[in-house]
Amino acid sequence: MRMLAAEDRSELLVGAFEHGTGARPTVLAQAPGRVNLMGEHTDYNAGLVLPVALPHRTRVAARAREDGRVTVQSLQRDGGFAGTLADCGPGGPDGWTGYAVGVLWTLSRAGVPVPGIDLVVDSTVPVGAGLSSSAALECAVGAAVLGLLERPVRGGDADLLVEAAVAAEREVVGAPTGGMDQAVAVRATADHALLIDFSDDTRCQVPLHLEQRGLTLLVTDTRVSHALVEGGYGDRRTDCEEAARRLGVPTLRGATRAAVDDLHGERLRRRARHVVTEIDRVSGTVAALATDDREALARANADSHVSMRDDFEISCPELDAAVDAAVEAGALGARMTGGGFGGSSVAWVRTDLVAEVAQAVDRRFEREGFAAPQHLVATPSGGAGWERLEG
Ligand code: GAF
Repeated sequence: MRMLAAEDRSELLVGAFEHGTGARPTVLAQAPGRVNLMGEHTDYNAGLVLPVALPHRTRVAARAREDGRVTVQSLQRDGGFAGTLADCGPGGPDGWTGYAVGVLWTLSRAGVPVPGIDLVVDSTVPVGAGLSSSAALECAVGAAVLGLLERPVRGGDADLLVEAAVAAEREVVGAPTGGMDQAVAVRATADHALLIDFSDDTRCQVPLHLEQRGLTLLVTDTRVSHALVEGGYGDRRTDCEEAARRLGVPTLRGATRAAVDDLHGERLRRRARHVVTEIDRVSGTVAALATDDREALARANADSHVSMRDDFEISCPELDAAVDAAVEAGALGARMTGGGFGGSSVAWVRTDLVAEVAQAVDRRFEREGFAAPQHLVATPSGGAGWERLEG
C-alpha cells in the first residue's frame, strides 16, 4: 500500500534555492492542494461546493532580483523559465511554468508591483491527480510575491490572490476552470471544509470534527492522469451553458428539477440533472454534517458518484473500482472528486479502518489489472501563506 506523506521539505527547498541561484531565499510561501467533498462541476454553474485543503502543499522559495528578470525552477519538474514578464501572456509560457509565470503576470496586470524574482518550487501535491496541483502552484507563487512585498494573505489581498490565480489558469494556461480550487487554496481553515456559493461568492467555514467523530478522509489517486486543458472539461462546461440557454436561465443554478426533467435533448438533460442534484447534495451534506447523520452522508456520496458516472460521464473504470471497493471494505461513503476523467476518489472512513480500506482498493486494482493506486490522508488544513526567512 502506498501512502503519500505530506512532509515539510522546506530545508531541502532552501538548500536547493541556494545551490541553484547562489543566494538565500528571503521568503518561503506555500499553498495546499484540495479535495472536494461535494459539488463537482457546480462552481462554473453558480452553484455550491464543499472542498477542504490538503496537508500536501506546494512550497516556493523566493528572492527579489534587481534586474526585473524572472526565473522559475522546480525540484520535481523538468524545464523551467528564465525571462521577463514581457515573455508571458495569453497562451504562454507553455507547460507547468505557465501557472507560475502566469500568476506573476496577472498580479502585475492587477497593479501589484511584482519585482524581478527567483522562484524554486517543491510540491507534495501529486500532479494530474485531480487534487489541484495547479491551483497550489499558482497560489504559492502569488503568496511568495505578497511575501516579498510584506503583504499578508488576507482581506483584499486574499481576494486579489484568488482572482489572479484564476485569471492565470484561464487566460495564460487556457483551462476554462471554475474557481473553486484557487478559492480553497487561499481561504481554507484547518479542520474545516469551505462552503462556497458561487452565485454571490458567499463563504462559510464548515467544522468537520473528524477526530471527535473517529473519521478520516482517505483519498485514492487512481494514477489515471486527468487534464483540464484538453479532455472533456470544456465540453461539459459548454453542455451546461447550452442547457441553461435552452432553459432560459443565466446559469443552471437558476434551473428547477422539473424544468430540467422536461429539457429537450437527452445528453443535455443528463448534464443539467447532475448539476441541479449535485447542488442539492452540497446542502444535504452540510446538513448531514451538522446533525452527524451518517446515513444521509453515505447516501449523498453514493448518489453523487452515480450522477457523475452516468449523467455527467466524467468517471472511469479505475474511479468506479476505487469507490466500490472502499464502500465494500467498510467506508461510510465514497465518490470520485475533482474534474474527473481520471484523478482521485475520496472516502469517509472510520479511522481504525483506513489501512484495511486502502488495502482493499489495492487488491481490487490488482485484480482488475489496473496500475497500483496511491493513497493519502486528507487532514483538513489551512490555506496559502508566507513566512520571512532570516538572513
Ligand atoms: C476542476 C476545476 F478546476 C474546478 O473549477 C471545478 O470545476 C472542478 O474541476 C470540478 O468540480 O478542479
